[in-house]
Amino acid sequence: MSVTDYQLYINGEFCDASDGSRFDSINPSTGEVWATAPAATEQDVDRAVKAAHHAMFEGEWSKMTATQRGHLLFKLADAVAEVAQDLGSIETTDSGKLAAETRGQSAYVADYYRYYGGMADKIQGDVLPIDKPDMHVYTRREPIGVVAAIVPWNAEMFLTATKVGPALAAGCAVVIKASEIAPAPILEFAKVVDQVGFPPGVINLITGFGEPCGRILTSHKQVSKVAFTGGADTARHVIANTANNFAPVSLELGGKSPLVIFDDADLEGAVNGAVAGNFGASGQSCVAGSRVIVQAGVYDRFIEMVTERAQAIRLGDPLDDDTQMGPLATQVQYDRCISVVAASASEGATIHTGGKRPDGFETGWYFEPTVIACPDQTITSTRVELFGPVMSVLKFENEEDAIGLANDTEFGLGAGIFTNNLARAHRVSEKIHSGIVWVNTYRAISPIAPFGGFGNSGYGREAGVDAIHEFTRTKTVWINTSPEPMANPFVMR
Ligand code: TXE
Repeated sequence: MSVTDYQLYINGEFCDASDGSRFDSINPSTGEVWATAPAATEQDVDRAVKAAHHAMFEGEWSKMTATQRGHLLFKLADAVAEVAQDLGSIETTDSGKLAAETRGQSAYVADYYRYYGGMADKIQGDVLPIDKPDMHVYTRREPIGVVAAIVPWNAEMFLTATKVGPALAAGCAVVIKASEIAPAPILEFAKVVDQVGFPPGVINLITGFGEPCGRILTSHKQVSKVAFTGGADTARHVIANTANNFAPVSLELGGKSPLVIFDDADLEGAVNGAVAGNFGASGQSCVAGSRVIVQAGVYDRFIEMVTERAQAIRLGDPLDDDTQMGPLATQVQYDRCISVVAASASEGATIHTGGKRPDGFETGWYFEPTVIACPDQTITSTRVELFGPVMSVLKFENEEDAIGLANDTEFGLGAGIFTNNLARAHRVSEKIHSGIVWVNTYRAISPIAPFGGFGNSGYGREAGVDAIHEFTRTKTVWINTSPEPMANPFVMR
């Protein structure tokens, strides 16, 4: 199989790393190298940030109206939609994520650019009813500055759009660093960006490792905002890096999201929610509903149904349309699933199905869809984010217990509630500590709906109008409208 060599995209040009260094990208389905990407050096990162800074403060981008910026975002949306299938296939080859998902997600990503294209000329300030005579006071929402966007490997096109869309609508320029685990989609996206006709430096796409590339980017003096998606440990480094530039950070980290199923729920729907929340994207999703909390009256039936469903999932080549679950993205993810499932079993959890490499899959990082019944939340699988197809199931007696179990976590990203009791749906939604609650559905997303969490799941919001606040800063302008000159401050009247 031939290997594709990608290039960085800096200041509107494709280039190699300044020292020519490259790294391999592995196809998780085969375990083989299929592409190489440049490992951006300190010099490359600096050049990308300076290009973005120039575009934002001196170049053509700085002189464009908000409406013109919006039109370019519309063009980007059309260009992405046109090649969505190809972008999806590349993301699948690089990350192992199912093509049915990556292709659909790439097509939907166009809607994020469209949404923010429409928003570009609706970002406005206020005139304040100020408590002083002869003063006209207003606020402007200005672009925050150069944005450093760090994206992980599990949904690259999507997580890039949730940052680039609002950042460009606000008038910022961006430098995006892809994950070293799956660098290809971003560099393929660079080819799309190049055709749209953005002024040079508005969107820069680079690849490299956390050290030095991610560190230098997030601590760069000319970066004014960091938008990060990844793990909590890396987020702590990113926060420390920004001590150098005081750039505000938004963090979209992982989770250990509860999915609460009441006796009165439509059980078929609830099982679908649990399957989507745990086995969709092989469980490698920040909003995986990996703690399934089930009321006693339907618990046994739920375990039976979900075990049957897990065993029926068709594993295979993620590019194949018939495949329902692909491999994990890396051996690290695979090893973690093996060890956490083993630890949980030794702590008293019951493995109903899965927990190992599936028969017939000798290569690639395939892991069986796994259902574990956990007596309580001391079990390791109920506490750590696994990023794998491992569902931990817990039992509860009443609503209060369910809320207690749901909130017994350091995370706070998503939550699911399955019930046919409307009052309960609202009541429990209010009491669960999470940034998103889905009732009788799971994993739904939209450019219109804010997305983000609390606690170890991070802070700041992506998508919706909220995201614009992440990429703008408020300036307050005071204008003295009095016909008299400003009074001498040392002369008391
Ligand atoms: O992410 P990392 P990894 C969780 C999930 C997963 C774990 C680790 O639990 O198992 O995180 O995944 C860049 N300064 N999520 O190792 O390390 C790095 O190069 C600046 C949840 O893939 O957090 C990459 O581009 N940047 C999550 C990005 O950070 C640095 C999605 C993410 O890498 C850096 C992925 C540094 N010092 C993993 N060090 C979600 N929220 O969906 C690394 N990076």
